[in-house]
Amino acid sequence: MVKSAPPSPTSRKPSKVEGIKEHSNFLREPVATQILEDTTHFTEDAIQILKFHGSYQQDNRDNRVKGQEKDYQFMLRTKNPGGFVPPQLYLALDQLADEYGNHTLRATTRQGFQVHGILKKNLKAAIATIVKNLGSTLGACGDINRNVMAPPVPFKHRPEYKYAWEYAQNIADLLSPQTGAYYEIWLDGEKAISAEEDPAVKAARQSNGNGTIVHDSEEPLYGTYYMPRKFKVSVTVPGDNSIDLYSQDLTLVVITNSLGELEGFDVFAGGGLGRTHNKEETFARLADPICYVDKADVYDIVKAIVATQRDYGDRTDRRHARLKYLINDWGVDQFRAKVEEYFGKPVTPFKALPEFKYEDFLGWQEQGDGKLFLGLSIDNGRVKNEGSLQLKTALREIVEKFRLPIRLTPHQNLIFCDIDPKNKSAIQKILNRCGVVSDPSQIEPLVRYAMACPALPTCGLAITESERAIPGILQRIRALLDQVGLQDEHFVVRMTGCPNGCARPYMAELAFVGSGPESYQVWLGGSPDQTRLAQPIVEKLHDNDIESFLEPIFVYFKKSREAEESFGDFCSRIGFDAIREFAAQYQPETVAVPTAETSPQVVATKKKAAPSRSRPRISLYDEVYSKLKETATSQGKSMTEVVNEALKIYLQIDS
Ligand code: SRM
Ligand code: SF4
Repeated sequence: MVKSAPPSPTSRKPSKVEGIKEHSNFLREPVATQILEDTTHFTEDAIQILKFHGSYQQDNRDNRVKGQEKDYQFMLRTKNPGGFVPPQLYLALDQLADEYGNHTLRATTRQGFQVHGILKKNLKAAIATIVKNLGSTLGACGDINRNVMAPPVPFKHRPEYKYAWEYAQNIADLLSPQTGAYYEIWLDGEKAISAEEDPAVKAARQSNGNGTIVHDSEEPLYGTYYMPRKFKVSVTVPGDNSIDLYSQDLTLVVITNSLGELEGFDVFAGGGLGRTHNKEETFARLADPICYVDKADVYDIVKAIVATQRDYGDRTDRRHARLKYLINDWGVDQFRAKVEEYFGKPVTPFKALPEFKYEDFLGWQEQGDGKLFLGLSIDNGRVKNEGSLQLKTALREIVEKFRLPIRLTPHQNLIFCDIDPKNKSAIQKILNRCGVVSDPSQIEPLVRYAMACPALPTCGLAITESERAIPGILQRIRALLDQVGLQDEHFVVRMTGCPNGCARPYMAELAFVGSGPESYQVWLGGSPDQTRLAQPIVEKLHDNDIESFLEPIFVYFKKSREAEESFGDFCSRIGFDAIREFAAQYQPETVAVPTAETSPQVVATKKKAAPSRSRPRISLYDEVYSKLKETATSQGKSMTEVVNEALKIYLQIDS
């Protein structure tokens, strides 16, 4: 297979970050110089390079005061392939959170931990502590391969799960940056003690392939400019979608033979969720099936896909730089043909797979080798002590006493692995004492399956609240479901403070995506197993209007669902036109019926059961009400929103 010449530079200017990478001397500067300075924060160029080292410069947005310096602080993110956290690392992170951070840890949606609130002067000590305790933050952020995900469940009797863990680790090693910058800056040049790399990985990194290597570079796979944008990989087993495979740049699915021996991998590519409001050229996209690859060739196919994105990904516009846009622009066939050039031979067709299902692996379960595992739900991944729930204390005590390895889940939860059954009751006692629920049937299912990103106050990109808002919103949704007679119903709810999609909202059955102060774009129609993209039904729903917006949809679902049909499947099948039509005709059943004088009411759908403020009520003439409904439906807005917009203009109120 003849490889064509690498792409010639386009006439469009590379983005600013490309220049910063070029001048960084393989991720050294300006971080190496500025970490020595007695300042509270880094410059813009250093911030970009710092990301590759696993840290974001942030400020506590709750503490912003006009005219004063921001309350600068740093977030550190660990990279744990397959979510593996050894006990020693857990204890070190727990202590770091107290010593330098905000006394919480946050399990992320990609199976890592984040520590928030670290001051610049403590950053070096914090990173050094993580590395000395068998962890790493290198490449957790930045234009590079991110944490490689794998199903977190420790099923020892199912060899395919073992292969998924093994290859997640090996691919993380293969794609890890080779620059010495990390150890020079944070450990004064001391090389970390790390597990030996598989020799096949080492060989694969150095073998030329067909243009996959950048010769004479400190970074043989990445070169001077690293990747055009972040790059996300997962490895899973047939049928297990605990890793949200369709949202990844690259997913490998383990294929075994009837004896459980590894044969090869199915390859998906081109998923990604980040988008920007009102920019239609940015969008969430599901990964496509690309090919099957024999196990002997797996590193070569990964390198070929990485090299294709490295050489052809858009480096001029960071909003168009992810692999999903390259595949979307080219089409799968052209992409596959280019990958084959780097791979050096034609690829084999994709093998048929069973349906993918989502499972969260919570509670006490057998792991298949006589030992137990325990999956614990962590609300939005936040490990903290608050009131009667002393989760942070419980986890620390369990790890200290029993030295259990941990697997973080892609759903911001945690699994303790390899538990000797004789320790079960002692562990359960700690959990009971600290108020931690271990029986998943005791968790409100809306909460159990929900996720929210951190958003305010740490995330610099947040438009509105997410982690802090979702508990109240889930309570209100539960109250509404109860009220319309759907007491036993639950579905996947996800929320983010902006459209970047960190809690993967576009795969949920119902999602809230921050689009303004206390307002959300609402997405409906994803599947319970995260195999289909949801769609936006409304651009800006104010937090106050959640009940009035959802009530007709829930009632319609109750009336017209098929047997066993989930909420997301219903919304997708029935379509948004039908939903809008139903909502336009809908008369709330549970509110005061309009009297002769009071014709239909606009803001009357907030229920008594909902734990929220009471709202003023006004009355409208029938013809105005009908017109209002029509306008709201056609504009995809709530009636309250339209009324408020109109009245602000009429009453000359500036917003
Ligand atoms: Fe994310 C940026 C948090 C998973 C898409 N993400 C950010 C930053 C660093 C904000 C920033 O750039 O200043 C957030 C830090 C907030 C904070 O205060 O901690 C942030 N992202 C997170 C985490 C912690 C959310 C969580 O609830 O756990 C997740 C960390 C994962 C990890 O351990 O590596 C996290 N981010 C994701 C995911 C989900 C995933 O990877 O499975 C996505 C969507 C999938 C994707 O990448 O397409 C995601 N984050 C983004 C984007 C949009 C990327 C794009 O292609 O447009 C940004 C903004 C950017 O890169 O410019 C972003
Ligand atoms: Fe921040 Fe937006 Fe990601 Fe939420 S989705 S953490 S608000 S970047």
